[in-house]
Amino acid sequence: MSGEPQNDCLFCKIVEGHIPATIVRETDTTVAFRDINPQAPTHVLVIPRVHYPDAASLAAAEPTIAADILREAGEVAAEEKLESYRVVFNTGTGVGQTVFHAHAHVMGGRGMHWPPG
Ligand code: D5M
Repeated sequence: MSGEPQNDCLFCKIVEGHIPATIVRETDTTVAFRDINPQAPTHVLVIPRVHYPDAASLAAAEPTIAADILREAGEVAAEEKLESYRVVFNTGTGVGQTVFHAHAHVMGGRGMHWPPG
């Protein structure tokens, strides 16, 4: 579906260092940085370095990198000392996806309701 950097992609620009971000972890395949509009005391985004528009297309093309995202979500939670946390992949405008470069939201540090609104 892609994999190549996209000129008009905000998160590709963060991966390339062209837009600043508060980076908390990096691996060969992933970057984790604080969300600019946090919805919880801890709100970190974990993204692949490669560009895919959403989690499913990433997993279809690069399953090991999709697994890396999940592992890094757990590492972020451990570093932030979160006993409970939520990992969210918004997919599609109907549920609020605004950046079409796959990303996991790792959120914790407050109580949360289920089901989410
Ligand atoms: O989530 C996209 C998220 O990306 C949203 O929570 C805001 C965040 N965002 C947007 N721009 C930035 C920058 N420049 N730094 C850090 N975080 C950012 P979605 O699931 O697509 O709604």
